[in-house]
Amino acid sequence: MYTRVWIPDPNEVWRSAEIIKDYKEGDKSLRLKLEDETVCEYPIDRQGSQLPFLRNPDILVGENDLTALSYLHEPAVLHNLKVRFLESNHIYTYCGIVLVAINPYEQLPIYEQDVIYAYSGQNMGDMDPHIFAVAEEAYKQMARDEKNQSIIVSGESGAGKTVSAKYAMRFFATVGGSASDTNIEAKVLASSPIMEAIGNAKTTRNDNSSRFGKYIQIGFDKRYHIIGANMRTYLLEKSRVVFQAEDERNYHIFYQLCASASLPEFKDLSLTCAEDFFYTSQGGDTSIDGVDDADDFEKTRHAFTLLGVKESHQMAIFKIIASILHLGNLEIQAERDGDACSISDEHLNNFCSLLGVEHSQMQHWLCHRKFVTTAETYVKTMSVQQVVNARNALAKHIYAQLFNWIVEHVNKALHTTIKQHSFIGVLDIYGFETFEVNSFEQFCINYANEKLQQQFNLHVFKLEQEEYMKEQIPWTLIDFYDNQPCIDLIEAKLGILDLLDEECKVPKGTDQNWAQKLYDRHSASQHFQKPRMSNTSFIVVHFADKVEYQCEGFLEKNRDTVYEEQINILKARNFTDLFHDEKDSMPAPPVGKGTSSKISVRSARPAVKAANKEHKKTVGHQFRNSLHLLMETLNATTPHYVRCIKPNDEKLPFKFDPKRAVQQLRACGVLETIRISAAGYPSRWSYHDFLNRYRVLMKKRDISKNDKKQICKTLLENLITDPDKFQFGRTKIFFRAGQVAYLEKLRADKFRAATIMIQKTVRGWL
Ligand code: AD9
Ligand code: MG
Repeated sequence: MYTRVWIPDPNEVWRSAEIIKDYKEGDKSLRLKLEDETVCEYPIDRQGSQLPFLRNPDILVGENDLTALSYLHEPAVLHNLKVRFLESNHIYTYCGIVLVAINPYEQLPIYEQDVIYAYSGQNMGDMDPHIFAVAEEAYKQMARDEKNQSIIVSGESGAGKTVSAKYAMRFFATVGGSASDTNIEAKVLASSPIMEAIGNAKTTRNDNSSRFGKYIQIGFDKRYHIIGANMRTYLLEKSRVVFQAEDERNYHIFYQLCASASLPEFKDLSLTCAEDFFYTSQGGDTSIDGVDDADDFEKTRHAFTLLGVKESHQMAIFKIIASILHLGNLEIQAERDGDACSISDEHLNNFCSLLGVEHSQMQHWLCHRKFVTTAETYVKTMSVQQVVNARNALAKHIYAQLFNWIVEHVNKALHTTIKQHSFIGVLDIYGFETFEVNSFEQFCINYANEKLQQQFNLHVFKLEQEEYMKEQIPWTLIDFYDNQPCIDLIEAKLGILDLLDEECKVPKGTDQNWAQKLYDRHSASQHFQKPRMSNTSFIVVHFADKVEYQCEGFLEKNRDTVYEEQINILKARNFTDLFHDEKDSMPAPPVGKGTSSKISVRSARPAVKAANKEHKKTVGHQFRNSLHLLMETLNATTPHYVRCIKPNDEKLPFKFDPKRAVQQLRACGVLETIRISAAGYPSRWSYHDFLNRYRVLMKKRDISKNDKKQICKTLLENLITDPDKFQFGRTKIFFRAGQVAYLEKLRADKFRAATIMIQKTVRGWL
């Protein structure tokens, strides 16, 4: 039998081959036979250090846990996932403590209620890998260890995070259904359609892409029944409210409302179809295949009602949504001198009447800006472009406040006064992403993933160490990739975010100056690069990939400027609780007219909210704080990881593109886990299982002994001469990479010899 190996391939990433001539030291190449029978010479260097990866024995292929593989490396992992996915339609596979989930893009009959009951109460190892098995494990460990749990779902856009998170929540709602008739589990589930309506949108990658991160903690009482829930959200993509790229849409709720505009109760909103509004039509196509926005709107309203949001509050929400659409349609005209502008049309009327704000004031402050110096305060007209920018900033601000207000309301509805005994948190956050052009949003998203990756690495590393100690085998320090230097580059003192905040404080700060400061300060860093051809971008070497970020717009997005006068008009009227500073708890009591804060007098600069209030934190600063809080929470729980993989870009059912899969396996840290585990003793067998499988290799007189451990020891010491290749733990034997493959070969040889003997004997009889 020839040795089977994996060699790199430009299309398949890895392809199988057989070495048909034994390798001798000093050989410059290997003679290989490929699967199509062609023979080729495969170049290697003199030391043989580039010898190809070895293939696993066939019995191991299709294993439902990748760590059972004898050779643990990228081609083995990829091949195994592919075989399971394509040949048996298995979308779930374990990789040690990680559940890998490949998006099937097809409705599978594996999520019914009876499947939930089948997984409930079972041991993880006894059942096929499944999101329900992970959920059950978390539920069980919460009860067994009396410890809070987290399910951390990650993966790139469209990989299936939100779907997985929802199935996990459905599992808990079913097995932890409340004993009373509060219907709390139905309320917890009802939060999903609401959050998707206001926080999800069609993008080129996913028709239902979440544009915010979410950590939802489901609370249980001491008998492990659901009593309530609480949700934290992370960095909503606000720019989408005013701009959508080609083929993309704004948030679903806008289209849902437009599709229902003809309902009598919405007459006052003065809405027509989504094509008529600038903020909903920039992507070109306002519909999504297979989605009926009017139907979905009914579901959104039903969910609001289920959560106890009163009709009047729902109407207030829809009025605000409609007002944003009218704001986007304002006719802004340049006046004769080219600088000033005027706004006067029905959309402004609609905007003002929907929000109940003073028309003349709004019109004035949409076109003018107040400037303050130490000596005086004066008002200037804005250019058309400035008006448009300020208008967009206002629309984004209103939407973001509405989003937060709804989150608060949902949380209030899910809040309970019953004492919480423990919780399970489900994290559904945006995955690592890199586009043609990467901006502040990608930077924040990738920073979040860098933090999550570190949490994951440390956890895997710690678990390995604990397992070795539990089994009482010597722990050899394994060097693993710690991404702390990259995190420092981003968040430490004088790091990228710090310098950005500083530049935002400088009166004449620019994106360009900030870039220069980054180059001056960080060029020597291992994780930072200045692109050779650009002075307006920088590269961060993330754990998953190198990403080039364009500096343009960072300052603006980090400052998140809104014009104080415009906000004050809104504050002074209805919906007052929407326009409070983030630090205020919401909803706040109504604020009467005229309570708008005084503009402080400092250097001459526009009276903008971000710049003139010391306590207003930048977006980057807030995001860093919320991530720290998230990490603290996650570190205080037992984590369970789900890594979602998008198998192709065409959204085709059961199509597996190996290039895309490998890219994601690298990015989500699955391969790094494997490296940590392969650096130690990747394969583990209990004494019992080992005896059962390799009984055939033992001598009769050894098997008859009682002490199972001793039998295994005698056998292994006979078969494997190098004592470093295995360790005897308390309940398990630990093997270095390749040893199980070797034992398998011995076992196969033995069977072959036995078969030949039997055949000979039978022939003799005949
Ligand atoms: V994003 O980062 O929010 O853009 P997600 O959340 O990772 O992304 P999502 O869960 O929305 O992706 O899944 C995308 C689509 O894939 C879904 O709308 C389904 O059509 C499809 N999908 C995902 N998981 C499954 C599944 N387990 N079974 C069937 C699935 N279809
Ligand atoms: Mg999602």
